[in-house]
Amino acid sequence: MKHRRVLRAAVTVAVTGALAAGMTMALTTSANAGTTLRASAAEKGRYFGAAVATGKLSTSAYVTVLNREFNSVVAENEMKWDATEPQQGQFRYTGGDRLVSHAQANGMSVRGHALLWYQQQPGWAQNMSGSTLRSAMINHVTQVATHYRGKIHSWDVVNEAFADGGSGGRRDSNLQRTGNDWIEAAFRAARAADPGAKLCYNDYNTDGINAKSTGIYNMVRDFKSRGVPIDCVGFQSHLGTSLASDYQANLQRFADLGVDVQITELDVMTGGNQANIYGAVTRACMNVSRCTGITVWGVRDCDSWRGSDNALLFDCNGNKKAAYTNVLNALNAGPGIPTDPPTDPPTDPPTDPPTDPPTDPPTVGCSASVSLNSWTGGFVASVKVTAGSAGTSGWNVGFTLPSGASVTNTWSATASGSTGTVRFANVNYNGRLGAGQVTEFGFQGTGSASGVTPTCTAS
Ligand code: 9MR
Repeated sequence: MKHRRVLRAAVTVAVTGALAAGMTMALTTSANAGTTLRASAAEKGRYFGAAVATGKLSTSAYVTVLNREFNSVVAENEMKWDATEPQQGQFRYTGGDRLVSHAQANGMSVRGHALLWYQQQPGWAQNMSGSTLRSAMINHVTQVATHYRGKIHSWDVVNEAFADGGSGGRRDSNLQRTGNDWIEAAFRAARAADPGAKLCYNDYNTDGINAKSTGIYNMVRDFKSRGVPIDCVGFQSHLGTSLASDYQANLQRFADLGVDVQITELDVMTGGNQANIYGAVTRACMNVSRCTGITVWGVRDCDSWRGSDNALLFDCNGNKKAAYTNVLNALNAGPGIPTDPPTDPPTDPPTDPPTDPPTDPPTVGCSASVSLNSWTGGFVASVKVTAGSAGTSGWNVGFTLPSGASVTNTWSATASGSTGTVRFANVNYNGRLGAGQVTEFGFQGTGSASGVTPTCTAS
């Protein structure tokens, strides 16, 4: 305690004696500042989260620690594909909804984990391949992200798609075999379904600059350059008895690409170094201004998937461990995130709303608008389809491409033709739209598509 006070004074953060100890108000960060993980993280503009097994939300000893210490949660299993779509087209949100309610009632944000992963797929999906699987997986992303729209801080859109070892390439899986563009198709579908959620790629064994993290780095750089919607990278950080010396440098190089970074599944092998490693990981995050939060993969040691590793911050009785103290001290000592919100909001809202309504109001059929992200020799087109007042049971959007332009890749629609007049028809999950409802699809091409205008017909 004394040590902590000295440390805090030494770094002169703007925390004063006004922090009346003992006043517990879940939503006010200042009342508890410096004494719980959630308050200390919030004071630095960050979250501190835990993976939750919703079955434990009825265990009071568990909930006491969860609610006191954490202001973010992630479902350890309940939002995975096998849990949310056990039969194709039949969605089950019971566990995930329960967690979201708990979070909302206790001032916590929610990380969504995970829309697509090669593991924990329902049996029906494991048996699929090719375009059938591609369509089913994009439908899964669309449906689940739509269900949770507005409630998720960050989604792990794709989990663990890169191979271990030195290749730096993709992991083989049924998802990967649908085509190398499956990850970007998933991100585009997630953006269309929940434009407010931050969209993350999440993986493990990426705890330093190595072949795997570099493979991911190259993908993120490519996505950013082509306008594929990615906002964050999750570093799971299931750690052993040492920490890579370039752990922070690795986070920073991703942040420098223009994405947030998050520590998403932190747990550390027990032993002499555990507390030090927890402290070092927290410091690394605090030192990277785009590191927006840390999640530990469970609450108490006995809640952990790592069994006898005792890998978490609380012992099985809910007592704080040395690792906890190191994390709290690092949160309190670290710099806050520089506030940039004033720069963001003014750019989007004023430009959008006035342009849309005048153009498409009384359509009985549908209307379409396109936004192009072009570079020399290529482009990505994001197309918004808006149903008219009668709704649609299907739609078809046509473009006449300039000569030299050619469509190479399409998502969330089926293309006919690739040059000249190209038509895009809805796929099975996005054809039916209510009056005024919007869906999005996209395509990529070579050449230039500048000046193209879409025409939409509805059925
Ligand atoms: O902790 C999760 C455990 O309860 C599940 O049985 C397991 C299934 O594969 O998944 C565990 O969580 C994993 C997470 O979803 C992705 N990264 C690795 C985590 C630990 O295996």
